[in-house]
Amino acid sequence: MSTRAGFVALIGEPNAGKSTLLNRMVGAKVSIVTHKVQTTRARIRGVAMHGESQIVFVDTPGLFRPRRRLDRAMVAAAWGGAGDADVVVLLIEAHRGLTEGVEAILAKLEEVAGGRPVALAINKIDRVKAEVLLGLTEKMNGRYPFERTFLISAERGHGTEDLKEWLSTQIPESPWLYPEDQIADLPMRMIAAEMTREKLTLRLHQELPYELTVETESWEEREDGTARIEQIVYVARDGHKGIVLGHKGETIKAVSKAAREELIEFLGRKVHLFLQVKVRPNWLEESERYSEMGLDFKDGA
Ligand SMILES: Nc1nc2c(ncn2[C@@H]2O[C@H](COP(=O)(O)OP(=O)(O)O)[C@@H](O)[C@H]2O)c(=O)[nH]1
Ligand SMILES: [Mg+2]
Repeated sequence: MSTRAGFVALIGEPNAGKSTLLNRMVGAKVSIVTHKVQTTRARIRGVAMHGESQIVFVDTPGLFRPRRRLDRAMVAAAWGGAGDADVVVLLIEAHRGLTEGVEAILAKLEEVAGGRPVALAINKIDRVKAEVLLGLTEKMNGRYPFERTFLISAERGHGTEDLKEWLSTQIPESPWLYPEDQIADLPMRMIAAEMTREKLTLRLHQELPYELTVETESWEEREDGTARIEQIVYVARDGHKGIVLGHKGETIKAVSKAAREELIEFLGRKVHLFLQVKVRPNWLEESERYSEMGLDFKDGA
């Protein structure tokens, strides 16, 4: 029997549910999910097996109108992900429909897809009545020659198996690209940093999550089988440090605990996690911070 392997890019507006879908497909949490927009910063690959097919999902930052350098680097990474893939899946939100943001994506899609199949996934169908879906499907297909349309709920797992099944037939015949048991193609230190960033994002309000970044500073495998991990939370302003630490250090303590628990589950062994908060006024303009995130600094220029 011949094997198949290929890349599937998940694109869409921020919050469409791309990361949720990636995690669902892979069957593990490899990309962080929050209710806040622009959670995903870099391209994250998750590997899913379906029969003899190895589908490598590429989660991308959302596509939106970029203003700041970090925004621009994220949007460039998202379009780049679409350009490199064998198949593209555009996710839209059922209850929001054909928004201005989706219009803007459609306008560029044909050029970026360059003849590769593009499927439409209308996500969050749990939030609308069934009647809405038919109209939206027709409207969207009138705007772009989608290969297929899938009605899904990434969160609940509705329709996602059909999508996976179809994708498994669309990728080229090829030897597998990753070992069968590998689920993510992202250095562990980066996954660990993302986990902490997720916990911070969930706890902090407003713009602050955008203005901070987390880096894994050191990772030590100890003889007793545990891992000792040190991370730095960079914030852009003095005032932010206090907010991240919280009253009597409560916030950072809670974040550290939540991130540690998730790391333990992911790694299946004990972890010692140490977080330190540093003020670095200019981090959003430092190329090193971008490479740590897997982004191209120049793309943000
Ligand atoms: N109701 C509903 N919410 C969803 C569904 N899929 C994702 N979400 C939520 O939408 C928000 C954004 O999801 P996320 O995967 O981070 O979106 P991304 O920005 O496109 O990666 C999160 O709060 C998810 O829990 C779904 O099928 N139904
Ligand atoms: Mg995301």
